[in-house]
Amino acid sequence: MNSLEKFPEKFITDLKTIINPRDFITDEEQINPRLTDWVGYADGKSSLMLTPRNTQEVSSILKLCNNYKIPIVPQGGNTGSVAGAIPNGEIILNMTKMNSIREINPKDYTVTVDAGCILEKVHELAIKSNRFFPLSIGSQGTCTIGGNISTNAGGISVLKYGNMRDLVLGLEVVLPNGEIWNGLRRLRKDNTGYALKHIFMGAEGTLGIITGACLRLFPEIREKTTAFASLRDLDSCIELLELLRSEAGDSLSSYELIPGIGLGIAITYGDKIIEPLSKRYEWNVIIEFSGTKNDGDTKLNLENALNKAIENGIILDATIANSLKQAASIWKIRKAIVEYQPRLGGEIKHDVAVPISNVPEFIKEANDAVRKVIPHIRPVAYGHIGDGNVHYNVCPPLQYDNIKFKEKTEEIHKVVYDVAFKFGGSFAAEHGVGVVKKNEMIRYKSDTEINLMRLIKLSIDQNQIMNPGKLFDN
Ligand code: FAD
Ligand code: 2HG
Ligand code: ZN
Repeated sequence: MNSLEKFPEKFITDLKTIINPRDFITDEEQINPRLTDWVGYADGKSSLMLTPRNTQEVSSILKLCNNYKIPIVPQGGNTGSVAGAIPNGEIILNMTKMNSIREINPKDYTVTVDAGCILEKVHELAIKSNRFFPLSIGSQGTCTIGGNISTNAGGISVLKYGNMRDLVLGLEVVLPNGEIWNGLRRLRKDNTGYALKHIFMGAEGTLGIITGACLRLFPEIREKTTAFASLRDLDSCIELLELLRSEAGDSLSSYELIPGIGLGIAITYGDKIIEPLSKRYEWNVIIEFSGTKNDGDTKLNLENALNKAIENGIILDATIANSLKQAASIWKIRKAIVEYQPRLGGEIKHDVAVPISNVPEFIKEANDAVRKVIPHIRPVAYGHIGDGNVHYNVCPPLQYDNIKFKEKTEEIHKVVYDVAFKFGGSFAAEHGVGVVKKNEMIRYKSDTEINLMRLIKLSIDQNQIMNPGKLFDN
């Protein structure tokens, strides 16, 4: 059991009248897994975790914390990539017990859920109503809708459906003073002044607690076709994207870059992953076409498009999945890169965005830049290039000293982000800022932007109790 000595006695007594004893957690065994993140950035501390069950409880907790100026850290599934949900001594407000579906309206193509709902549960529910919810990320069995909204999550379907921000119609938010803002509108059009919901989306828990959300649904996807294609060279990834778009328009739903080194990682360390082509090439893509009719069109269109790409010399080889099993086996390659990349002696991660047409130049220049810092360093540039989002992760040269590699982290970050900046890019495409990228906020954002953000923060959270030390220092 953790000690609660650091809190005023009356605060704790009052807290216990708000929340059920089973949701007032001091047990280290339950708290400890919530103090570290999957990337290994953070080693947090907290002696108290609260797991509210409804909006009213969240409101009462925040009101009390605000009165005592006691800070809290909102947490969903704790799958974030920038240590944004990790406490540094603050109370954890974990939302995973607020996980009900409030209402589904198939005719309106909407679903309203508690913020602690697991993303996969929303997928399953949508399918049961012959609808589709498109946010698709590797952590979907654990991450929550509140976390997805607070990080404005991206993933593999952004090029067709947009980021999480584009999938939210309305929000319910508890403000730091405990006031509840019910903005759970199911409207597609609502031009009534400032679009307040957008302030809380991507705010990484620094402005309030999202307790509920009304999400957009789409027509059910009845057919998908997945392919793995090897590119002539890096430049041809843009030529192929153009060709696919002009041939198939909206049915292109995923376009992911897979470098040869990434494929090698998947085959070497992944579980029974099959080499997709007879030969391994330096640059490859996973392509997915999807459609709402079950008429074989996605396969036909993808076949035609890939044939054209071969004729034009844009791709060298390709394979189209003939079954769900084969498609899953292609996607397994993508997942395995994320999981097993650290096996190459560690990794320094960058989640970068540049204008789509600049992806090849960005990768080439970043490769040159990191090789100047550490000759023979091994870049693994992969990911959602259909939206210009490159996961530009780098691994050390073979047999390189681990400590020496870690010591180069800041230098490597700087050269990579400088290249992205040069192309008008972003140092945080889809994972957010958290604690990990606070320096970059200062380096690459204008004073005007930072000042506006601080003004918004201070006008909503005067006592700075919401997720302190995240995005920028208080
Ligand atoms: P947490 O990690 O718990 O929290 C994230 C941030 O949101 C924190 O700042 C926290 O304080 C805040 N927060 C959480 N809930 C609330 C709430 N209710 N109200 C206010 N603030 C809140 N991300 C992508 O964008 N694209 C990907 O493709 C992707 N793939 C991933 C693959 C794997 C294997 C893993 C482990 C992660 C991946 N991620 C990806 C990162 C991560 O899953 C997302 O950022 C996700 O949206 C986080 O959701 P969560 O519920 O786990 O949030
Ligand atoms: C993904 O696209 C995630 O799989 C994780 O965003 C990427 O950090 C990474 O390597
Ligand atoms: Zn990603």
